Amino acid sequence: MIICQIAGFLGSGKTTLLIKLGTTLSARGKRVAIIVNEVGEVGVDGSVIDSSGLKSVELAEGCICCSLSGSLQHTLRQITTEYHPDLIIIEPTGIAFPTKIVQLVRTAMVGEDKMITISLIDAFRAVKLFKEAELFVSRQIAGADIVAVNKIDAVDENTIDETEKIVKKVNKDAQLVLISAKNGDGVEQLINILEESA
Ligand SMILES: Nc1nc2c(ncn2[C@@H]2O[C@H](COP(=O)(O)OP(=O)(O)OP(=O)(O)O)[C@@H](O)[C@H]2O)c(=O)[nH]1
Ligand SMILES: [Mg+2]
Repeated sequence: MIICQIAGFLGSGKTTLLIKLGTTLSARGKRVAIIVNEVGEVGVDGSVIDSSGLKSVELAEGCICCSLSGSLQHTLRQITTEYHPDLIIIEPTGIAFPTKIVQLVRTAMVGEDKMITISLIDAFRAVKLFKEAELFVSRQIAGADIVAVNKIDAVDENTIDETEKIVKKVNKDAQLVLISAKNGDGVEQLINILEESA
């Protein structure tokens, strides 16, 4: 089983990407489950994911990297025993710390399970955001196995180059992939990298 978190700033496209990944892999016969975390009470992402037909559990009113860490581990174990997924995709909130979630998942994992962190970067805002909040953006990129630069359909080549430079400066070991979660560009490549990392 692969457990994959899609980390990324608010609005970077996490839900759009997980639905794309989830529905593509389900159509190929994989069992996919989703855990989505929302700090607020209104489960917008949860209902969007439900309408895509994917099996999902929503954890709300707290952050899975701190107050809801026990719920995350409990949910992982429960989904695993009841649903037997090939892949569990976790969408943390945009302000969670990816490395903390890795630690929590690792302690809940058994046997041959594999944890993979995708850090999703919004190409539309990355250069500006990096100038304003370098430490925060760096933390999100630093712990990633795969960095996916998203929304390449909405920016020019220069912006993509600048964004790639930022990613390589912070994390030169991660696999880098350029995607559009919206129109599907690069998603097949991302799936290949994900499957090869497992
Ligand atoms: N142009 C473009 N827009 C995208 C892409 N991916 C996502 N979006 C848009 O970006 C906005 C945010 O997408 P979400 O998938 O909700 O992002 P999120 O990271 O889950 O957002 P939060 O859960 O609120 O942090 C939506 O309006 C999406 O349609 C993309 O590849 N290209
Ligand atoms: Mg979301």
